[in-house]
Amino acid sequence: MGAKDMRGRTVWLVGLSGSGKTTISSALGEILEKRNQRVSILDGDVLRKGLCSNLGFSEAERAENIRRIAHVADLLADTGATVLIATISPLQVHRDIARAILPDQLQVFVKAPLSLCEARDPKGLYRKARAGDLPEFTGIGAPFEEPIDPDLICNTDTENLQSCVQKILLCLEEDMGSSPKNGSRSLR
Ligand code: ADX
Repeated sequence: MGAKDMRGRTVWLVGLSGSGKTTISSALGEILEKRNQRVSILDGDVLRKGLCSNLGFSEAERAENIRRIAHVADLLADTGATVLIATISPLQVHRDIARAILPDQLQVFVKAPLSLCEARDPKGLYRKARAGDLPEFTGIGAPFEEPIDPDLICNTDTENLQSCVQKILLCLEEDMGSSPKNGSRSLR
């Protein structure tokens, strides 16, 4: 088996803050690890404390955030790990950057209405944004464009966690056997 065959898959979870990206990536990661796969999770909240700590939330800084994360994901995938990326990636231009660096990614739109994400408000950030303390908060003071061509949609308002995770697993399994670089695109 050549080095290329060992490349791990990349799963890019796109969605509003509070849509469920982190929850889905942790649950998915646990299952994959139980199946003896090596898993790396690249979560926006975590990376913004280190690798991307000098970046804010302008359109250009988010683009740079995505670019860095995609390159790290690419290196990790080359080691054979399955890489789960959870970042808002709010604009199509951001997803295009990620897709250009990782053409083999499975892009999952973690979809929930803004009103529900705001009601969940796990970190209290929507409340702060509404109070005017977070001026560029996605969905309030900054835009979120729905992905135009996701490989998969997880509707976290109507589907439970288990069903979302199973859907992604099924996609990854169906994709096995096809070329790693073009795998997920063949599902479209
Ligand atoms: S992205 O837009 O560049 O993809 P990323 O996923 O890395 O964003 O980081 C989003 C996280 O940063 C949110 O989950 C939230 O905890 C925090 N955050 C702080 N300020 C903002 C903001 N203005 N907009 C969005 N998220 C913010």
